[in-house]
Amino acid sequence: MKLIGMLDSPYVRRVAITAKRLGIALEHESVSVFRHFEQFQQINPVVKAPTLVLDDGQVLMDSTLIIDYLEALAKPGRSLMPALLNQRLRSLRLIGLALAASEKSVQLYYERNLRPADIQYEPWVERVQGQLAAAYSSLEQELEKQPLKTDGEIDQAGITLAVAWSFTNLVVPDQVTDEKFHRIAAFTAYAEGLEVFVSTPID
Ligand SMILES: N[C@@H](CCC(=O)N[C@@H](CS)C(=O)NCC(=O)O)C(=O)O
Repeated sequence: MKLIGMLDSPYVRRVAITAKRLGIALEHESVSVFRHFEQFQQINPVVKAPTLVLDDGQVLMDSTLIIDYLEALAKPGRSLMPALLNQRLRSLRLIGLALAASEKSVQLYYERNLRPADIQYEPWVERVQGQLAAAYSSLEQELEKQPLKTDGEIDQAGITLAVAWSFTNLVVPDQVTDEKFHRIAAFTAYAEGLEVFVSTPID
């Protein structure tokens, strides 16, 4: 199977790291949705990263749906999601917040880098900035209530949170500080030191 997309996308990176953690080999092709638009279009006419091309040529998109498929393919006992309902609920909550933080970072980045400066719409920018801050504040509170484990194998909530924080720091670093979100920053520093993250660097 082939994973298409750049690792500077938090969505592509969470899929790549998840596949490694699940023991599923993916061939990775660093195709950019912007710089290689036409090449991407040949693979997936919708041009969304990540795209997963199955061995029989079928195409899947959306990181959460691709991860759902990889989880179903993985050997029993390897799931990165807790089986117990209350633990699963918390993981889903953390993942939802981290995905929202990724999405709001992408929106801010696109607004600043794709839209000409003279037609940027400040009320929209302020709204997105507020949503981004709210997502990370909620995540920080969640980690205050219950820290993420740093003594076992990283799970899906940990992967998605760390990937989101690294991405936000890459594309809109003025929006966050390690001081304000110190629990998230400390967990991400731990995660980025893991072999599975080090071998899947932002490209
Ligand atoms: N919800 C999607 C979001 C994927 C997404 O927006 N990816 C960006 C790259 S970071 C993309 O494809 N951008 C091009 C576009 O939306 O036209 C997921 O989880 O995969």
